[in-house]
Amino acid sequence: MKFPNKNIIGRFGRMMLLLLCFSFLMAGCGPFQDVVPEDVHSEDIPDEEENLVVVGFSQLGSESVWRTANSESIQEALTRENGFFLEFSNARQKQENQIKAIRGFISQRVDYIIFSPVTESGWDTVLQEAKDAGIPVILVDRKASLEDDSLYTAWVGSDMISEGEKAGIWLEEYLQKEGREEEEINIVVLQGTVGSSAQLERTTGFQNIARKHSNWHILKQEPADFTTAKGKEVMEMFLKNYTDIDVVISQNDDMTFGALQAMDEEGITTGVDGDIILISFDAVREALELVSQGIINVDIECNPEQGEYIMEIIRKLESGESVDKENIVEEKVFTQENVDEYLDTRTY
Ligand code: GZL
Ligand code: ZN
Repeated sequence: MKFPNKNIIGRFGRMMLLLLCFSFLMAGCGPFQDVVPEDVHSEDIPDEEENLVVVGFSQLGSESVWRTANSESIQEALTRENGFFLEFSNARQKQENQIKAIRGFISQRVDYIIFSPVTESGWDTVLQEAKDAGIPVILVDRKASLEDDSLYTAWVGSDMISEGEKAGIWLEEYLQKEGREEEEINIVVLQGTVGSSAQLERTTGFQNIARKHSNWHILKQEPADFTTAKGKEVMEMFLKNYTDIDVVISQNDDMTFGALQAMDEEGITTGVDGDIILISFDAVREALELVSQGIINVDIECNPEQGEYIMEIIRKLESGESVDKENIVEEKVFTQENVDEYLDTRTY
């Protein structure tokens, strides 16, 4: 909990200030009562004695296996034993819920705010409010496009342009190996949440490679919101509209699972000996099993284990050290050739 000029107002003064805040919050009057949404519980805040670093975390949702693993990684790092008190809020993929949660954290005067922006735009105002309140903001996973980069202290996540390029480079090498580099290749793309860094950057990265091949034709790129249900729906539309699809690119495994359901229903096979080449992203365990079985040709890892990185960044900030603005997590590319050695140790 952050208090101005600790030595002046002392412990008694701090208690009075805390009491005043709680009376506002509890009485439902004063400036804060309408911004603390239902899942940000102020009465849980620890008292000063515990000397915990209080962190407000606005997670964008729980739309995918990857997202669940990302949340767990952060909750497992920012524990009381490690010196933290974590306020967790699930925005259910709605930007207004994230903005409400961040305002709730500001009114609680947390020490740090971390959040994964559901889409890149629309954050300048609320992050300016956090800056005015003197609360450092750490972005995790996805990015925010901001007028003023000083509105966040650090970002931890993946280089998703590189992820998109890895998919393109793998496809180049695969088609070469198969003697198909001159063939007309028809490609459809299941995109993630429109306007999210993952969707924007994976699309850009793949296109960086695709534009080098005039015989690669991206027939359609359609958003399917990173969910299995939408992935199935969009794949059904692709199968209805196109008779010759050579490659499906799915920007996360959850959509891949849906697309596979749709193709199975049409008796279409995928993967190593299949009708359609299937490229996926995230590399969650369930998908890696399918890579091992040769049903998904390649899975580009997007590493959700970002909790430790965030804990280190906060610890450095707490001890007055400087931190890197951009912190990229390590990631691999999984194919049938290398996946089995990683399967047993996969934590998510
Ligand atoms: C990627 C992350 C994406 C995952 C999806 O960093 O933002 O969001 O690829 C998740 O599974 O929904
Ligand atoms: Zn073809």
